[in-house]
Amino acid sequence: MSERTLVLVKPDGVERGLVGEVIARIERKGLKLAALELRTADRATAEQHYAEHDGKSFYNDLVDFITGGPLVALVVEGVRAIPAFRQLAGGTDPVEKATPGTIRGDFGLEVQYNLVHGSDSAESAEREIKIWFPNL
Ligand code: DAT
Ligand code: MG
Repeated sequence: MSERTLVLVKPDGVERGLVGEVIARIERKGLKLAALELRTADRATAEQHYAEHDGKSFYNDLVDFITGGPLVALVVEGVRAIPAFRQLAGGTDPVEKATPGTIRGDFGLEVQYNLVHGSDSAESAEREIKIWFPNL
């Protein structure tokens, strides 16, 4: 059954010119783009998006980082799109957890600058798509 997930190419990915690389991997996997927008997130959007991390040591840096430059927000659709994109992204820490062959494993070095976001569950996907694409 087809499902949707919210993907971000974070500001580090845009700055490094990796938007096309990320989209190519999504498309090669067989997933489809349902929405795509380049934008700079305001603080309220970033805080909503990362609400689950409010209070953690890295939260303020994370919100500063994600609002610090343009990002690309996408809705990606397909069979098992949520775990499929998490598989493409690789683990949160680009060196300790993400394996080569994944986006983070191939292009990332630091946890904060791990290039992409992907929803981690059906509930997260629904919540996050509403934040970034309220009209979808
Ligand atoms: P993921 O993005 O793999 O879902 P997460 O939801 O646990 O990971 O964390 C959200 C983001 O916060 C993550 O992509 C990068 C940042 N982050 C997580 N843990 C961190 C840490 N220990 N230090 C700095 N940044 C961290
Ligand atoms: Mg997460």
